[in-house]
Amino acid sequence: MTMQDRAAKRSLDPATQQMLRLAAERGYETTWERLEAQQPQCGYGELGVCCRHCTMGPCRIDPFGDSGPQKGVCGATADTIVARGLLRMIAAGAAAHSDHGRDIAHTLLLTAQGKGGGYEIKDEAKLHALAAEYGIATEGRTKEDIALDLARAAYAEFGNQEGPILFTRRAPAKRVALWQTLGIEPRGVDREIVESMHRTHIGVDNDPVNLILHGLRTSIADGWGGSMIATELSDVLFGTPRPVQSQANLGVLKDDQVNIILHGHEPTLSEMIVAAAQDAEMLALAQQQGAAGINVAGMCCTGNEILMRHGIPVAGNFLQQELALITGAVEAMIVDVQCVFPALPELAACFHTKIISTSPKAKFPGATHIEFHEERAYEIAKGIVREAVLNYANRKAALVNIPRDKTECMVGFSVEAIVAALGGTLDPLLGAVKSGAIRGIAGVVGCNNPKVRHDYGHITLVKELIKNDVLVVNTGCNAIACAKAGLLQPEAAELAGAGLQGVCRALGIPPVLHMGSCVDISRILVACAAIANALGVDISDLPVAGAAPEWMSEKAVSIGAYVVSSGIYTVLGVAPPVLGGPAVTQLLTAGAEGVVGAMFAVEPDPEKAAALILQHIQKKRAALGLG
Ligand code: NFS
Ligand code: SF4
Repeated sequence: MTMQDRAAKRSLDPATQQMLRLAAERGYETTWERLEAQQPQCGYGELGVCCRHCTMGPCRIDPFGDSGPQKGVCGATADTIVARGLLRMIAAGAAAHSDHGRDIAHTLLLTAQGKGGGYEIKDEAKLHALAAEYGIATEGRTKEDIALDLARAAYAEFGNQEGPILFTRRAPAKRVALWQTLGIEPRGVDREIVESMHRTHIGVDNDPVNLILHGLRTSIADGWGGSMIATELSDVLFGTPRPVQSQANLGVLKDDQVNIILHGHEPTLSEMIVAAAQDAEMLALAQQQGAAGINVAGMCCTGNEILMRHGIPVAGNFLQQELALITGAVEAMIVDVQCVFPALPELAACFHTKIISTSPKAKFPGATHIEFHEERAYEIAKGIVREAVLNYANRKAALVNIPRDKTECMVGFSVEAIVAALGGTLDPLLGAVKSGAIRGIAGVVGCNNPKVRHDYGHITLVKELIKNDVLVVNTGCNAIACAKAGLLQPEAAELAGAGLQGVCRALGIPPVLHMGSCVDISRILVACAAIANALGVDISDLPVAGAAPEWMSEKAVSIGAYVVSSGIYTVLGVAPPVLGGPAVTQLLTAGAEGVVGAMFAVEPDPEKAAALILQHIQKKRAALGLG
């Protein structure tokens, strides 16, 4: 295969293809080479039928059932092993999102106490709304006093023993009642995660159904708990997103400026780096180094956070992290937690690029570690920016190759912004759904995965949906894929069916609405709850669906589980490691419908995935009498 073909086979995105060709020419290793080196990947692992939970193992179940073992040393069956494995994935994903939420709550607490190193309370309206929800008095109190109570209340949700987690009450009453009947209403966020670890220890919970039900409970503690707290308190601290114009793809890097890439997840860090990069002292230092300025660009979800709140351009999604380094034009890639390849420092060593790790939770051999503490946030952020600026002189012009590709995008559709775009009420949207101008709404989210042609799953599915008058809302790496492909511009309405196109043109909005980072899938839940409540039905009655065409992370497993638990049919483009457990597979892809009113489907072909979603939407419309 020629280099051209291979690059095109690996990614749909032209900038990515260009960097992949360069990588092949120069011998830089990327995740795609490492995936090839892993072939053939372990079939037991793929099916989820291996277990290392104790040292009587490791055990594996023969998936063909003829000659090999059918039980682990302890007697665990394939379904028990698969269910335990899935529950641990959900717990890890819920932990990642929720620990992020906890850190935001901590930052709000410090800020309220006057100990936050430069943070402010930016959205007082949201502070008041959340205080009202928590029953916190606001009359005659300063915003710091209110924020202190709110931060403490939100903080307590993680360690609560009895619950309920307050934001679960945002779900329609029927949904909450269903969770209670099923015994899957979460108590505290941490409690459910700890219980997941307990149940999956050898010889505790051995019943696949009981294990999966606790998985749903843990995931609800993420979606309607940890993630929702992360979203809401981030809005209080950094402002609730409103539509803003920006640009996406590696072409946002600049030849003549200090390029800083912010990669990771927590806006507590990225917000401060953005501010420090605008500091007059830093700009003067950059000029002294011969740079025309400081150019900050985002990557992955922290990229989404600063994209939607400040219009900071986004350099790319998950699979572009190594390719950004290969441009040779990055002075520093600043990372915190989640989705950051351990491969980065070794690749960065081929260039002048510094990988700067910042979280005490996430260190990388070979990286420069400058620990970030919220109490001295601005000061530390300036120190980090200084490192990047001083590195500009080390850039090797001969190694610089910045692709030209960059695309305009309109981002920042929080629920508040959507309601504002609709003229202050959801009614126009409900009207459009009822009339059939909009057939339904799909949340398309999640990662990239080198097993799937980069961005192809995302873009093909989203285009197919809007063509059929399905309004798409997105987050995470799907949102960045869509930004790069030009789908987040109002002009993309021309790719939509006539009904959706009319709505978009009337409101001046794109047919694909960027709702933020992955924790902001909680915004999609809030929107679904509001629509369901307005129609007097449950979320499972709505013509809505979810999809993750290229997912890879444990966070995505937790998301999938809470989306289905919330009553939303979800199509996955990559199979989770459960297929070796027939009862678990049956439960997730069929039985769940009768339990929570929604189920999973696995469909790697994005066109077929779109067909499944359209069929589902049609079925729900018919049941609501909408035709
Ligand atoms: Ni979500 Fe965001 Fe991207 Fe996947 Fe990773 S960045 S939190 S996990 S890869 S969408
Ligand atoms: Fe094997 Fe059971 Fe131990 Fe797992 S818990 S390794 S199946 S003996």
